[in-house]
Amino acid sequence: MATLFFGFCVLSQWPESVAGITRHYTFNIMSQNVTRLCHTRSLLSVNGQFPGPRLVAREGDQVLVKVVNHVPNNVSIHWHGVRQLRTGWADGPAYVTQCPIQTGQAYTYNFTITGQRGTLLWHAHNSWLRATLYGPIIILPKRNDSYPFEKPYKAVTIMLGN
Ligand SMILES: [Cu+2]
Repeated sequence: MATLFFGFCVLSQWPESVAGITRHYTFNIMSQNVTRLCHTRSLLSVNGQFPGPRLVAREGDQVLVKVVNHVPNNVSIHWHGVRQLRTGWADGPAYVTQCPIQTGQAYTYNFTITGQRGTLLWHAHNSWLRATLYGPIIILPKRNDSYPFEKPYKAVTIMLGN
């Protein structure tokens, strides 16, 4: 099964000035029945949501994501596009920077978003689990800071996959 992701990425570099807060998330990897186009099938999801939950943080924030694996597959989550500065073990590719999270196990990803703002995505990183395990990462500018373009009238997140 092929999967396409279309991500609108806006990246910029600005000096750090204010330390952020810590944001906590729990991602339960589970099996879920989903109905699309009159067909119901079982797929893997995060917290029963498909597409997966939005991860929202502000530039400078520390992000802690506890991933708990409730399915038979090995799994890891890649924070796609997030720079891992001195936190390479939190990047997510299984067998590259970490062992996959095994059934019944948990792992807490711990990283700080530095010098980035805009929209990225997270996705599973073992076998084809990324076909259904994915969601957006929204990185807001620091308070009283702005995106490097005029403030849009409205922001809508669009995730495409199949
Ligand atoms: Cu990736």
